[in-house]
Amino acid sequence: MIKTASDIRSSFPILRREVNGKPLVYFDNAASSQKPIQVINAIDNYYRNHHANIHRGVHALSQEATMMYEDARLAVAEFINAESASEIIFTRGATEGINLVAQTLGRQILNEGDEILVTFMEHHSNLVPWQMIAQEKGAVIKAVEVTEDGQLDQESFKNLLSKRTKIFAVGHVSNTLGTINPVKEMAHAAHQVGAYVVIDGAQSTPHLKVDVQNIDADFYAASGHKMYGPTGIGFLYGKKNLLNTIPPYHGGGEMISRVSIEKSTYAELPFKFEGGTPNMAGAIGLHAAIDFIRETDIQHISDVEERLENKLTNALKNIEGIRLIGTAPEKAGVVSFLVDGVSAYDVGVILDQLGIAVRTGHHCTEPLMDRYGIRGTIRASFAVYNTEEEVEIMVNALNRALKMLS
Ligand code: 7TS
Repeated sequence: MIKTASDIRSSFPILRREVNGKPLVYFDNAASSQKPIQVINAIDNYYRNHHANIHRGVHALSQEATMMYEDARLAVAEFINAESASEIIFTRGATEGINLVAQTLGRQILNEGDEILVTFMEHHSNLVPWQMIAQEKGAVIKAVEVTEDGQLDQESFKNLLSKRTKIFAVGHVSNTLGTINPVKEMAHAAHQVGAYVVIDGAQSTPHLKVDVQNIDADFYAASGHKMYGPTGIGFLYGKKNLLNTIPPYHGGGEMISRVSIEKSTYAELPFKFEGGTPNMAGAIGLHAAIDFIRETDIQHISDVEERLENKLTNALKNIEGIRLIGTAPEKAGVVSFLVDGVSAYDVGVILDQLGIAVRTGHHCTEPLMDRYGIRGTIRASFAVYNTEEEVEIMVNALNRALKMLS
């Protein structure tokens, strides 16, 4: 049964608070979503009743904590349709997942003159890690162009893809434009030239059904905190045969099989990539977030967000001087815009005074800002708990802000 908007909202305690004397309107979900009570309770329950270090204790608490942590891994595997839970590595978030791939796969396969293909709409997290390993290995970064309406230019992609392309790293959904990229088709083309495909799923997992096998992603990284889960936890999916052949990332406890002073052999998947005591509470909270998404229904989440996105986009089109950035036909939950002659930051400050949280700035996508010749945008990004009434509040507030600023 579809949950009502008020059922959904009542699960999020923070939505009851006021900001600057006004009810909170939280439209900064692409940066981080709020947490339902189910997630907060799962973490509370874990610490109150089950906490101990995992994978090494014979005692009851350690076994309980281990089971809860490994159940969370299974939930992630099912959530993105991985073939096996051993293909899921818990990380701190998407950033760490991408760094892991760059520092392991990148280090193993890249040689001088090899190319890493990225795109002009990547978040810095899917750019800087590649620059770091490229510099070390003498590899070259190329970037797929973005069309005026905010799609990946498929001509540019075809032209840049070649036998020299060893890695293609692309975001599934753009955090600044909202564009849903055709990652399945692009992964297929990249595989044809023998490249590995690394997908940044930080903005897709909260909004759409992700199927890593259907996409045929070699690696897929995401962050828990953007999908109603806690901070400090995320996951990296990797195909089993690839995870087995690349070297480990962090050395330490938990990730070894046998250690002598000179050398070590490494643990089986996925433990080979999880050196040190992991974030058990985070993984358990993420499991609760996945359950929340499943119960709420991801299609319902997409539908609600699409309605809000269309409503705000249409309202903005009626305000003079607004320039929308990112108007691709396939979008997920993000509306970015600018106002002629008005600083995005000033608009953000006035909206905050009226209780409305939006983000202003370059959203960690500076090459994309350069592409549009702008310094930043005002970005509203939605979650399933947002309402049409909140969009109306924002549009009224924006009209007030623009009167004050012009
Ligand atoms: N990739 C994309 C597409 C993102 O949007 C973000 C964070 C990241 C990677 C990094 O995620 P992290 O959890 O590892 O930090 N995006 C944003 C944003 O749009 N505003 O604040 C953070």
